Amino acid sequence: MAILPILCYPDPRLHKVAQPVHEVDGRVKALVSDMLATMYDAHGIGLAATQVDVHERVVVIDVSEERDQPLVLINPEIVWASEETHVNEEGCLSVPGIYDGVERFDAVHVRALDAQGQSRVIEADGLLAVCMQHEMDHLMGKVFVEYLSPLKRNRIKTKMIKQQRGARD
Ligand code: K1U
Ligand code: ZN
Repeated sequence: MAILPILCYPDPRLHKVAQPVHEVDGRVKALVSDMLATMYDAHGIGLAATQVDVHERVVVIDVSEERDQPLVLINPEIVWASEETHVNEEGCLSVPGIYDGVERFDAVHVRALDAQGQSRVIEADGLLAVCMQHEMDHLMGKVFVEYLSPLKRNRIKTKMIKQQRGARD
């Protein structure tokens, strides 16, 4: 198990579109295991493979208080979404320290393969539904700040670039 480096906004690799996984083999299982270790180490509730510079449709999530209910979504697809939407406060491990409101479906049904390659449909609402939509956006190369106004987004971009320069020098 390894802790993987997480790409930080505005890294252009965050905008790559992830490709479907063809087989849940040992390589994919090792990636899932590393992603779970990385998510728990970073105190996140989710992580998409895109964020660790792997451009394949793999997501891990754990929204439990006890941090003991990992969820693995391989090739996730939304098969149903509620008509109702809500603005929820979101954060992102690739945009540390920034939180803002994003409109999401209240509930979604997501079809995905699990860590054993079995197809499942997960019915989600609340934080799990929000997190699933956030992570599936990552797989499409979309970071949550792209829902914000150009003014806010540019301020965040400048702040992130300064933070990264400060951490490097
Ligand atoms: O994808 C990521 O960067 C992980 C991200 C997931 C997420 C959090 C909140 C709403 C939607 C998606 C995080 O885990 S950010 C850090 C975090 O633990 C958190 C932040 C705000 C609310 C709840 C948790
Ligand atoms: Zn994120």
